[in-house]
Formats: sequence, C-alpha cells, structure tokens
Amino acid sequence: MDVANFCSAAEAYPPPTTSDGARVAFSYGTAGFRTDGALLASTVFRCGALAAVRSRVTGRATGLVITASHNPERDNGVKLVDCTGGTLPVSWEAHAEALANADGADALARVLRALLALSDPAESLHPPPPPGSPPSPPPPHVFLARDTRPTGPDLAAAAEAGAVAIGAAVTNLGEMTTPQLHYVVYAAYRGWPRAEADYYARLAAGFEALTTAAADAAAPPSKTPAPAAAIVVDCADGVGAAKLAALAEATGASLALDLRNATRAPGALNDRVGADYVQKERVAPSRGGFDALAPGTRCVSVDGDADRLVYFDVPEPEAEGKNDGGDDSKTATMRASTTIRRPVAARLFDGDKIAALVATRVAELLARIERRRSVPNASAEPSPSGASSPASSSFLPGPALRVGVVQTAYANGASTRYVAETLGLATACAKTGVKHLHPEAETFDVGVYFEANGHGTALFSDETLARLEEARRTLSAEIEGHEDDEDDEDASEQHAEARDALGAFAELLALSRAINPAVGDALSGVLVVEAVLRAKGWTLSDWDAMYADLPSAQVKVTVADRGVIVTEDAERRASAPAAMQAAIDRAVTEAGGRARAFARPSGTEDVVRVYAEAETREGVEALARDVARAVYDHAGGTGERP
Ligand code: 16G
Ligand code: MG
Repeated sequence: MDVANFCSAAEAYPPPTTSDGARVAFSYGTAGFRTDGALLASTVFRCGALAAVRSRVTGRATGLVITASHNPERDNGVKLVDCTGGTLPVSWEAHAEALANADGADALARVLRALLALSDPAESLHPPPPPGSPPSPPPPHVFLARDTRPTGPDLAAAAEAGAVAIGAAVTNLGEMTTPQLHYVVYAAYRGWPRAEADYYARLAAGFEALTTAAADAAAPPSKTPAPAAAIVVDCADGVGAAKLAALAEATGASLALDLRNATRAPGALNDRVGADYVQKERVAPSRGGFDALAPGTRCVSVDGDADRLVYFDVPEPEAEGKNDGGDDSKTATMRASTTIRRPVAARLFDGDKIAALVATRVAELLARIERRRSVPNASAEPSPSGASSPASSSFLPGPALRVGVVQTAYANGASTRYVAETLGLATACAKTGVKHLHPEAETFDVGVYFEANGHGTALFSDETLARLEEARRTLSAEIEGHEDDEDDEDASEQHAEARDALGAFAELLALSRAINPAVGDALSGVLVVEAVLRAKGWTLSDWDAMYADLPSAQVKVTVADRGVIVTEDAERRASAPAAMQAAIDRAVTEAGGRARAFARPSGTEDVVRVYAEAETREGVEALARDVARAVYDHAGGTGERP
C-alpha cells in the first residue's frame, strides 16, 4: 500500500473549513460520519482508504455505503461495513476519526502508517473466515454503494479514489440500500453468490418457503392465509423504491406492493415521509395519498436507505380524533412539529411490535419442535435417573435453543414485559445503534433484535441452523420410514406430531432465509412480517392487541457540552453528572408505578435525548419535563429552561 501516492492523491480532496477558517471536526457517531453532503468529500476519500486497510488487515473484502439514511436530502454520510457483513468494529472508529481529522499531509501519512502496521484485526472475526478456498475477491477489496442523494455520485467517486490510491480494488455497485451492501459483503465472506439478483432470489425463495410451510401447517380454517391485498409502501422517495419493485417482481404474485413516494423529485427524499417521520410523529406520510386510503389499509414506511421499517394503518375516522388527541404512546415532540397541515394519525407498529411478532412466531415454532414426543407408555417407565424425560425425546436433540430479544433503553416497557412474561423469552438491553444490538443478539442461538425506530433483524447462529437442518433431515427420513403405520392409533398420533414438528422446522429454516442475516433490512422485514401475519391468520388489530404500549414521551435538551453526560447500564442511567441522575431518580420515584426515564447524549445530533414512560399520559408528560429540567440544571443547559 502506497502511502506517498495516497497523500498526493488526497490533495484533490482538501478537508473543509468553517466560515472562520477553523477545520471542521468529524466524529464517527452512532452510524458513521454524517453531515452536510458538501462537506464530506475529504472524509469519504479517507474512509475509502480505511476500508481498504481494514480489508488488508482482515484478509477479506470490506464495504462502504454513501448514505445519510433518514436525514434531509442535503446531508450525506458514510457507513463502513466490516468484512463479515456487519458494522465496523467499535475499536476501529477511533482509526476512522484519526484519519478523517488528520491535518496536513504529514499527519495523514503518520496515521496511515500506524494503521498499516496493524497485523491483525484486533477483534476476532465472527464467525471466523471459512477455511479452505482463497478469499474472493482477493484483498484489499472494497465494495461500494450509495443511496439516491444528489451528492452521492461525487462522494462515491471520492471513496473509490481513496481506496484505489492506497492500492485496493473497488467494486462500485451504484445505488443500493444499506442492507443490500451489507449482504454483498456478508455473501463474499462466505463465498456465496453475491450479485444483486442473488439477494432478491434468496429473499424471495425464503418468503415462498415460509408462506408454503405455514400454509401446509394451517390446520384450522381460520388460519388459512388471507388473500394478499396490496400493501401500501411509503418509500420515502429513496433508494428503497426501485429495490422494493425488484423484490416484488422476484416474489411474483405472492406479494403485492403498492409503492408510493417512489419519485426522485428534488428535495423529496425523507421530506415528511418515511419511517423516521411516521415513527417519530405517529402520523401517516404527508404525501403519497395516504389520507385517501380506506381505514385499516395495511401500510409500511421505510427510511431513506431502507434499513428500517414501521407498519401503520390509518384508523377509522371516529378513532382518529381519539388517536390524534390522546394516543397514549405518542411522543411529546410530535405536537410541536406537525404544523404543516392536520396530519393523518396513524396506528403504529414500531420496531418493538415487529420484534414481538417475530419472537412470538419463533417461540411458537420452537415449542412445536422442542416439545416431548408422545412415546407410548413412556410415563409408566421413568428413566433410571428419575428424570421425567430424556433429552432425546424432543424433536430437536440436544440442549434447548436459547432465544433472546435484544432491545434498547427506548423499548416500551410493555413490549419488554410481553417478551419476558408472556413469551417467557430472555431479554437483553443494548446501547443505541445497530453496532451494539447486533453483537448482543449474536450471543443467543436465535437472537431477535430491534430498535423501537424499526432497525432490526433476527439472527440464527450457524450452529443453530446446522442443528435445525440435521434434525429436520432425520425427522423427515423417520416419517418416510413409518408411512405405513397409520392404522395404529398411537403411531398415528406420533406421526401427526412428527409431521407438525417437520412443518415447524421447515418454517423456521425458511424464516432464516427470508431475513437479511447481515443487518436490519426493511425489504426482508416486510417479507417476514407478512409471512408471520399470514401464518397466524392475523389482522393488524390482532397484532396490535399483543400488548398496549405504556404512554411515553421523548424530548431534546440542548446543553453546552453533551459530553459531560456519561451513561452506564446500556444508557439507562448516567454515572455523571451524579446530581442529574439523582434528580432523575427522584422524578421517577415521584411518577410511581411502572415509570422509567433516562437521558443520553445523542450520537447523531448535538442534543441530549430524554425518554420517559409512565402509566398515564399526564404522568409521562410531567416526568419528561422534570427529567428535561434535571438535564438542563445539572448538565449545563443552554437556551430556555424546559
Ligand atoms: C443511527 C443508528 C440507529 C440509532 C440512531 C440513534 C444505525 C445503523 N443507525 O441512525 O440505530 O437509533 O442513530 O441516534 O446504527 P441518536 O444517537 O441521535 O439518538
Ligand atoms: Mg437508515
């Protein structure tokens, strides 16, 4: 890798300065560098080099996406994708910042040389690279993609130039969603087919298998899938529009999508449309004709780079007034910001509800697989050890699978309670951002993770998939071998159980293929939600009835330096300033019942975010205000006191 060549190429990408001549400082943030697109060329050029160095150190291709997700169209950003298909390890974010902020050719060369001296990736690659065949493409190699922002082509060219200048090869994939690029890198790591068509084919085949397996198992007529009415999708005028069209084509007639806000009109991207808008404001997208839809129409919103989704519907007119004025879980920020025209209230199915839905189905399928087989006279002959059932009596030999749901501090307490108490599954809380949730989910055999804002997926470990596949094969052979035993009553009961378990295996394995295994993905999210709703014969109202959200509120507080707030316990508490946390504790105690609140510095904006939930709307508003005041008073608030 040629540092001198890189430094001379870097001269074409000078770092920006502010109006008073100071250097703009870049920080990696919750999900990469993100700011006004006009300021990013030097950062993106240097990130191209970082992705190349990371590829060299890991011995595998890495990725880079030019996107600012749900931000306004003038913004842009860069997210680095690690060779495994996940996000850049947190330990490398400091390297990215050092490179982005290196001042002058000497400093740049110094940072790069230090990086090139690294001989191993620091964190172990998970899973380890498959043994045997040499990596393809050979390192250093960077896969590159961008969303539809006007600054995208130039920034992608800058990223490519940076990677090439340091000696890497680049595959520029043009426009893609963020999860598609993650999938390309994930597939390359495993030696799988990685063309865009392969991504659609995998998802479509998984969806087909998922819906077929569920329909085969649907015994009571009430469980037969409803005819698929078109789902109305708000594409946020982003890159998801074209990709959803391609996905719908790949799935054929089994999934009808009515794509709205699928233009490339200047300024339209994320402008009062998209998952972020719908989730934060709890209203339908302001464009796309959502106000004219029949109440109850099933709708989905994705964000600008299609890595998150929320479902919603527009309630009956009489319910709408109630929802608009008194919806318990609406955020307090909503009313102030929805001034354009009276927005159409939406009944929201956020990331918490999606996680609960997916976890419910996984738990149901596992219950069918892991239940004890009925063995004639088994209860009359307890095993010598006194154990009531040998482990092998399950359709899945070996230890029970550990299924967990990973959320953040923002998850509504009612959803956590539903997962833990109604489903009986493990729950875990991670810090905000996919880079924190994903590794936590990997600690389970099946880890479902979602942020309330709609970012998430379900991860099946390789070992789990191998176990499920093996057990399914064994069971299938066993069933074929006993096809003739149907006249025997005991045998026929066992046969029915075995068939049911076989169906559950098929559905679980199909689920793992319909979902993007690399990262949360709005496209695969739609497939999975649709398949589960169909399998359960559920309407949106059935889904909504899983649990009722506790009233919650979010507010922003501006402070002189949000860095003074240090969080702990997955951001649920602050270790500093101590007086701020003490005041928050007092406010929570006063709110009583199931009240909860926290304050954390944003990783994407210069604000402190306050979240509160309580048993009543009045209670939560008072709590949010008290916590905002605690932040203002003890963490250096600026402007007007909340
Ligand atoms: C980024 C994160 C998102 C997180 C949000 C929080 C990814 C891919 N995106 O958009 O997960 O919810 O930041 O922003 O990780 P905040 O730190 O400003 O609250
Ligand atoms: Mg996004």
